[in-house]
Amino acid sequence: MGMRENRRACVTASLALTIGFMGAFVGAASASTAGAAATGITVCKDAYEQNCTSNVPGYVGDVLKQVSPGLRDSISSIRNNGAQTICFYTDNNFEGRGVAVPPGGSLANLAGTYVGGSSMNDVISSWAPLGGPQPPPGSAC
Ligand SMILES: [Ca+2]
Repeated sequence: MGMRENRRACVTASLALTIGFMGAFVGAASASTAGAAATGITVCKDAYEQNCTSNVPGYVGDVLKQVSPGLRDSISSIRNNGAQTICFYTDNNFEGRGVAVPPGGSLANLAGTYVGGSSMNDVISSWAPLGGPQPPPGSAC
């Protein structure tokens, strides 16, 4: 009963808004829908998928600003149950060394994943879908 009344109040409020405010309202609604979408991408602060954040966006130029400050330079394991290969980079905006995680793939312990001669543990700052052929998990990208 209470919820129904709230919904009616919300609809009434929406109808009372001007077209400009309606646009803002729809924008906020789609942003929240995108945040809730199941991307299947999980990043974890610890190895073996411990202390994880699930369904992070597939395209993140700065994990500190776009996902969580605590995840910057702290990711130690990754699972990708999404549809696309994701390349995880050491620097913001898809720069630096990168490691690929294909659909259905995971990297259980980045301390043992080396790209360019250095471990990928606690260094990931951005990631994005990778086009082209699907490399095996842990490949440089
Ligand atoms: Ca860590």
